[in-house]
Amino acid sequence: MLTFYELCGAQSDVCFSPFVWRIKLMLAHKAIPHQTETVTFTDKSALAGSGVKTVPVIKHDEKWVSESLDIARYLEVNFSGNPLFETPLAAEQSVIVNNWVDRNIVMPMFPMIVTDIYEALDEANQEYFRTTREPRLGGRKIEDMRAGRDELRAAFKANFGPLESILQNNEYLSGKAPAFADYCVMGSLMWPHIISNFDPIVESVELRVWRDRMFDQFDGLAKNAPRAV
Ligand SMILES: N[C@@H](CCC(=O)N[C@@H](CS)C(=O)NCC(=O)O)C(=O)O
Repeated sequence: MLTFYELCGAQSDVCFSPFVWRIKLMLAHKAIPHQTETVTFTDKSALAGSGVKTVPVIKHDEKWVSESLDIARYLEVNFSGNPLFETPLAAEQSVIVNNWVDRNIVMPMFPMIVTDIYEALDEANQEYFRTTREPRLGGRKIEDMRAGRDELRAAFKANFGPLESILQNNEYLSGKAPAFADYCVMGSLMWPHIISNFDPIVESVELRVWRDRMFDQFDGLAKNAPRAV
């Protein structure tokens, strides 16, 4: 049995973590049966046996695995079905894609949607979120972040080049069908989609067309996911 732990806000069906979404899509890609448990920022008691405090986490039989990249590799080795990586070497090299996406897609989106994340949390989680996240905003208050996000979005566009150039010649980042790189980016874009009405990639036609394809995967798993807005 595999248990998948995800993060929710004030509404228990609203799952907004970019890293959790990567794994949610990969579990669907490999058609791995699983049950889901949710944690919140302030109540991670379900993860007690794992030794970690960030999600995604999976428990497969008695084994705990954390860190989205490690989970992706674990799923590939331990479950047959649709591959996430073309070769074992590609699985090793996926750290490059993973780090690129974390730095160039996830991190720049944070200030654009941080106010929306805050608003989707209950009071206790808001307090935790403010204490842990405001230091990452260079001393600015969460409530003040919406004001500058149009300029941040305009600058963010410059990061899309490597993705757009692939999508000009391919339907998916992994070629003819989605695989690890697609889920890594799409999981990240589910973060603003679930939590906000602000679309950080609105200006990229290539990314929007690709995102629509990804929304439709697995009978609309991403498209039909409950949103906070
Ligand atoms: N590098 C980790 C990042 C995971 C991560 O930062 N998860 C966040 C949610 S988006 C979390 O669980 N935060 C818990 C907390 O801040 O207390 C991965 O790829 O799994």
